[in-house]
Amino acid sequence: RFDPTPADKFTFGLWTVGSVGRDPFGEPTRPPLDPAYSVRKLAELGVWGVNFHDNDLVPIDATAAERDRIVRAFRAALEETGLVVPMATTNLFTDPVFKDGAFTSADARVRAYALQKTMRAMDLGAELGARTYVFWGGREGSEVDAGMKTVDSLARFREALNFLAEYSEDQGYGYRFALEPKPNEPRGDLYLPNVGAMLGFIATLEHPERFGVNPEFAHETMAGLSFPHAVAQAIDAGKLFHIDLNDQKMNRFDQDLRFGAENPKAAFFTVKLLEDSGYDGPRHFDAHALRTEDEEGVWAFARGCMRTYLILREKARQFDQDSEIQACLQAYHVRDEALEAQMRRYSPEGARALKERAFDRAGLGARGLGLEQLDQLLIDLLLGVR
Ligand code: 3MF
Ligand code: MG
Ligand code: MG
Ligand code: MG
Repeated sequence: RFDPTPADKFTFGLWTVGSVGRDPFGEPTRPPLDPAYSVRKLAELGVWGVNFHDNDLVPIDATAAERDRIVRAFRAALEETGLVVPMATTNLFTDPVFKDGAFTSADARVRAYALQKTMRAMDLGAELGARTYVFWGGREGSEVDAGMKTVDSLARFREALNFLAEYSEDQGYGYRFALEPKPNEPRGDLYLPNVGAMLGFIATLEHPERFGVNPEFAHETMAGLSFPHAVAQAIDAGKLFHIDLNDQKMNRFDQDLRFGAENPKAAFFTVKLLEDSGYDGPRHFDAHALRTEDEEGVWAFARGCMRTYLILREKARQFDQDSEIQACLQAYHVRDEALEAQMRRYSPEGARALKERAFDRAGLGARGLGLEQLDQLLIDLLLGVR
């Protein structure tokens, strides 16, 4: 029970289970894991797929021969285990060359190098079967706005994405691109800091239909925003192309906690949205084990992310089948077919009828909505006493 299978479509990044526990104040607490080893371990746990940044797999300074050897060993592990690579991405944040941005650097040479690195990473992803390509602009931001590039940066980011979308078509890769917003860390301010900002930006691209978002639980939460609301907006816009599941305390440094570890209620609503919306993409965990853990703790972390998702998925079904909860919901959502027909689409007659209608304003304002009762039923359900 609550043991994952590939049909659940869980994925991890090589960088997630492979995190060595480094932080800005401390050295690694664990040795690195070989990518092929991670693939075999993840397969044992019932994971469906594995994702990577170009340099999670191939070191940035590898020779062509080294690249081929590494990719061959990785591919062999994939073939042996049946794990797939649904998503790939580029590391445009670790190397010092990107210290002031990649696609938004003020230096044209850095921007050009970022394009070169991304095209090569797209080649690598396509070679291993990736269909979704994620962009997290990890250094696209600033501490010092006196550099006067805030508006230019948006234009340059747009140019780069338009260029890369054409490259994908030209090569026949057919990638769907998922843009991942984050408000801060590692820059003081990152451009396009949340899901809503990113959706607005996508509408300005040459081929907006090829672009969606990759919302991350921790990223909206560190800005004090509601992750389920951000996911709902992405679903409503038809733009939920990928998702990064993890957890985070509000307004803190980037924690990347085990899914559901900190905010199980928001995790519940996230799972419910994914399951109800028909989202059929990867359930990707972009998180890592605490710095306190050894390798055993890493696999406990990975199992925990998936177990919590599956428990919450079952809770979501119980929520739908619970007659008391459903009665509360029915009472809360007041339907009125005639009124709804008048509101759905403007007509002069409908507008006139609405203007003339007498409403019981005081009565509507005085009505209790039963949300205390409903929310307590949910808490009872989540805490396991229903
Ligand atoms: C940082 C992130 C990134 C992105 C990744 C793209 C290192 O907070 O969330 O993880 O998710 O670069 O998938
Ligand atoms: Mg993150
Ligand atoms: Mg992170
Ligand atoms: Mg992420």
